[in-house]
Amino acid sequence: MGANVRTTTNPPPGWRPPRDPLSAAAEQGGLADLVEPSSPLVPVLSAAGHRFLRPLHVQVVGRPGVGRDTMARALRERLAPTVTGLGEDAPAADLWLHVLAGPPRRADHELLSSLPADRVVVVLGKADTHPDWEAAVDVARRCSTQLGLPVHAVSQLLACADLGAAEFAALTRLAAERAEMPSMAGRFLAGAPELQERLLRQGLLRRIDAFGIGTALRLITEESDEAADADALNRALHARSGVTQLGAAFGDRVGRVRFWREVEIRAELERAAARGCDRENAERLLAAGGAG
Ligand SMILES: Nc1nc2c(ncn2[C@@H]2O[C@H](COP(=O)(O)OP(=O)(O)OP(=O)(O)O)[C@@H](O)[C@H]2O)c(=O)[nH]1
Ligand SMILES: [Mg+2]
Repeated sequence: MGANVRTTTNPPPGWRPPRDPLSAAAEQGGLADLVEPSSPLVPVLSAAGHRFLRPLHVQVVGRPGVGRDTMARALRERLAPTVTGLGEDAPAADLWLHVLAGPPRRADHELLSSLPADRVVVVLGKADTHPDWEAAVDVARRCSTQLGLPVHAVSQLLACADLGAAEFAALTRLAAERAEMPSMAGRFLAGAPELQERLLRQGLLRRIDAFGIGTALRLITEESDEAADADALNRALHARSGVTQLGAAFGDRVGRVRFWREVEIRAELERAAARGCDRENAERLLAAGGAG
């Protein structure tokens, strides 16, 4: 005997019901085509349509010193949205990336409560500075429990790794000399008797810090393909930074971003109608677009 079995699955991230004509047109870049070419709404709709299709804009926020600028650079270089840090001349953000440096403090709670809850992604930055990656993931998990939000462990510094040929050669030499990355950066520097070598080690620490140097030395010693040259090593460090995975967290919120951009279009039309700019058509479009 056959029976009909109905399975219910959750809608995929970003899923939403079929579009109203306004959103569909905006998505196809045809917002202004919804009115006659002679309508004074054309420039309003063109501008609104242009804004609707602007690149994703992420704003990096967090307490001073947590690595916001480095994070903004990491996102720009690895994920390529438009990113601004605090204090930069910022157009309205779509998403906010809140960087923690450890368990959330009062300032973090205050900041978080001031941001739109549906469009915030929280990370534990500088994950490479914990005793090991697992320890950072543990701290991130505790932060997550405290905040009731997912918290991703990332190293924005490793995501920015851009070692050149000279630094790669230096790391190869250190690996050949069986240099180990001591747990204290000070010992790593003290291990360099000459000024030039000390400056070189200082430069490495600044660029990829202890965890990056330790990882690089290990990969080179293992003759891993990931350490074939400077580019390969940079890619290996990027891959370990956890930053690329944030693309999925942003992707999950694209539906919300789209929703708020549609709200902007409707607000623009409401304003046009209010000032009598082809009010009839503005209201027709608003009515077709649902109540908002
Ligand atoms: N080890 C490590 N150091 C980091 C990381 N991110 C940033 N840093 C270091 O932390 C320091 C501060 O980083 P910034 O990116 O300037 O932080 P910020 O939040 O913009 O700081 P202010 O603007 O000075 O408040 C710098 O020395 C960075 O190199 C990281 O992922 N790992
Ligand atoms: Mg800064």
